Amino acid sequence: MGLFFKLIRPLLGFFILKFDRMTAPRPPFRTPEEQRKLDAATAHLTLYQLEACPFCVKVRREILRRGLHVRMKDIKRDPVAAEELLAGGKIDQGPCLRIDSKAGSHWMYESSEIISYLGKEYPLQGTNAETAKA
Ligand SMILES: N[C@@H](CCC(=O)N[C@@H](CS)C(=O)NCC(=O)O)C(=O)O
Repeated sequence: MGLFFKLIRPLLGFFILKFDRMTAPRPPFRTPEEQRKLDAATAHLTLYQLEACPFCVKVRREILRRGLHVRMKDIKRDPVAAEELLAGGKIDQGPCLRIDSKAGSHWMYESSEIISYLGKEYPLQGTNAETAKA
């Protein structure tokens, strides 16, 4: 059973990434000035993730849908990033959103929690994505 999942995992990953690329959400239109302001407002965020992990794909799509430029670190390909995550967040699991502040770093695990945090902090109201939905 373990061997079965070991063999099937790369294949699943391949299809997840293919589907993700084919159906990638479009970021909302923003002027360069609006985007600059937003980039400054997200500069304290870092997403620790794995390329073909479905939970990470879900979070990356939400980031793309909101047009956020969040720093990404791949914990499978980048051993330094994996060490940072383990040292700071204490759990070797992606996705994890690191939220830096003067008080320190908060390590947010759980894709659904990350998605609802992004929705609350960076709403789409006023962007063309929101008007297109109406
Ligand atoms: N409930 C978590 C599940 C996250 C999860 O299971 N992530 C897997 C990858 S899909 C992981 O990081 N496993 C550890 C590893 O592969 O090293 C979420 O929704 O974020």
